[in-house]
Amino acid sequence: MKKLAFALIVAVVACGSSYAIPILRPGDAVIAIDTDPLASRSSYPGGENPTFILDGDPGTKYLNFGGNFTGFIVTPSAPAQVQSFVMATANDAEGRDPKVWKLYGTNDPITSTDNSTGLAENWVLVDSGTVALPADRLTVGPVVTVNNAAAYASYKMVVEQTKGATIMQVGDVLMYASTDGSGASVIGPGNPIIAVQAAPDSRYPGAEGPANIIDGTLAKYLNFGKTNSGFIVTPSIGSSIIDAFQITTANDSPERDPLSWEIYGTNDAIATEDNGQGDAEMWALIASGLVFLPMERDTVGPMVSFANGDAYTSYKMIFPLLRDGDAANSMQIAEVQFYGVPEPATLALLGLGAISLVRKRRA
Ligand SMILES: [Ca+2]
Ligand SMILES: [Ca+2]
Ligand SMILES: [Ca+2]
Repeated sequence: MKKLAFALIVAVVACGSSYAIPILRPGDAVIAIDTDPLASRSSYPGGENPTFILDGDPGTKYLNFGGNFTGFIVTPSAPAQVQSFVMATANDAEGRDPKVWKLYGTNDPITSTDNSTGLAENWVLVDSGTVALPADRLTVGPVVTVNNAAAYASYKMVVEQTKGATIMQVGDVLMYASTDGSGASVIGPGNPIIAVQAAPDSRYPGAEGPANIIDGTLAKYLNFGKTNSGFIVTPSIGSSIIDAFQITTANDSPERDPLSWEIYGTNDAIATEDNGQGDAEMWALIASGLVFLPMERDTVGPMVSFANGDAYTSYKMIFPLLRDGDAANSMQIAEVQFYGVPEPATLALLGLGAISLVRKRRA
């Protein structure tokens, strides 16, 4: 521990680059991530289990507290080529209705357990899309066509997004071998069905999203993914070489403060989606270490410097450890700033040619 602290002090002193400028600006593209594996937070009330979507009565529903990425695995009486489906809305809370769906098929025997990730089988993504369920309750929605050329023994339907609520619910689901919802549903009462969810760990309250780390105010970014959560930012200033950062603590709960950090760089276009795992690009580790943030709230922490000579267009910062990971229910920070030098092309655009001196100094 002593060695680490010493190394940190030396690094801060050696930093002292008076030419380094803030790289992040309000409005830069930033998304939330958590690098932990997909996990299940699937759970339902006993009286609202997944069998209730098979009974043909919208008044009985399947409700999953896991929200986005929850769904079900159902095994029809015989293999079927599902080419359309219909959902009926439940009794209340329109925000819980399914909106974005993905349908998978498999011919493997189902070994996934109830409320698991549902990843124990080999699944083929059959089709995906958006279903426009009506605001009316207890009402059958539109026929949704599924582009599917094969028959499968079992299907997994995942609600990637509800209409906005953090709970998912649906009254009934019917699947058809026809493209227009005609004929009898291939799934129905008595078919084996289980609840599943395979969700990224990253998730944040609507008002505490990742854009808050660069908004220039004490508004905070909070991620319930806790350890290994963080963000990906693409500075609008363009390609840059960073070698220092500074974090401002949030308003409360110091146990949620980051304790360790890793910063990665990439020149790939960012393909990771918000709340994804941040692994859709090729990332190079720039540096990692500990950061000793003040216990004081809404306070700017120490300048943390590191050696780096490589330019990148986007950065990924994650926090593997929190100050008190056992006590914390989330990770949170109020602001982050990276310091460094923009690339010459960027400088020219900004009319800052003089700062190219910095490049020489660093050579
Ligand atoms: Ca029902
Ligand atoms: Ca902020
Ligand atoms: Ca996590």
